[in-house]
Amino acid sequence: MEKTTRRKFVKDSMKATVATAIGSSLLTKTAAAGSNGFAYKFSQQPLPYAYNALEPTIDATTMDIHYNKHHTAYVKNVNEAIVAENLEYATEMEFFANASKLSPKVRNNSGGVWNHNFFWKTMKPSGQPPNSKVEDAINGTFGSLNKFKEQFTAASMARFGSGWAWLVIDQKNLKIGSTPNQDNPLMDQSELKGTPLLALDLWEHAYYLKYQNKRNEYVSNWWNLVNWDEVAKQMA
Ligand code: MN3
Repeated sequence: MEKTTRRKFVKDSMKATVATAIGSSLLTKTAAAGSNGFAYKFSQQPLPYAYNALEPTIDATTMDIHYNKHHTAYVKNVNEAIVAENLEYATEMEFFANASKLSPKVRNNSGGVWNHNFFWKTMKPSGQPPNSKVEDAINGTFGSLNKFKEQFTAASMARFGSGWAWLVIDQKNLKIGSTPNQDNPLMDQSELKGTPLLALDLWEHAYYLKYQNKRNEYVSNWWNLVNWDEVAKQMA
């Protein structure tokens, strides 16, 4: 081997060794993330019905894009950020309890994953009226189911831009409110706090293909899809 070539070979070999060492330490660090050695990864729950099951209220194309593009992207983005930022939270609830400390990417995308998993299961084709326990609770707080719907609709219409409307239970009290972007009532910085019972996606991607600017029509048709059995389950 000629002298300069040999020197270059040694130098390149050393570079490769260093690169390998850095690579494996990164891998070790990722695998060991979390105080309990386990870094939580968000996942997308299967859609509990076919894309066209909520027609005509929510069209199949909207469902397909919403589930496979928007929701899937939140999962990918948050899990990438968890690795990049080496986050140590072990559960979804730990993320939300520390939401004010999260980067915008982690906060927005973790909320995006959870909110949609929740939204899908609180809808069903041809929803049934609430059971007596849920109806009693709603009557007790809002006067009647219709008054509850009016207030929930008003909260949905009052949310400027993108966000979510919610029914939550907080220390046995039912409350209606909304959150901006992909925030939710489990997040520490949220003005509206409580355990979510019902959620409505107010982003234009949830209704624009069918309803365009008519958010009020989307909200008023959506009541036919509410899965009150799931609301009862969350309330228990
Ligand atoms: Mn959405």
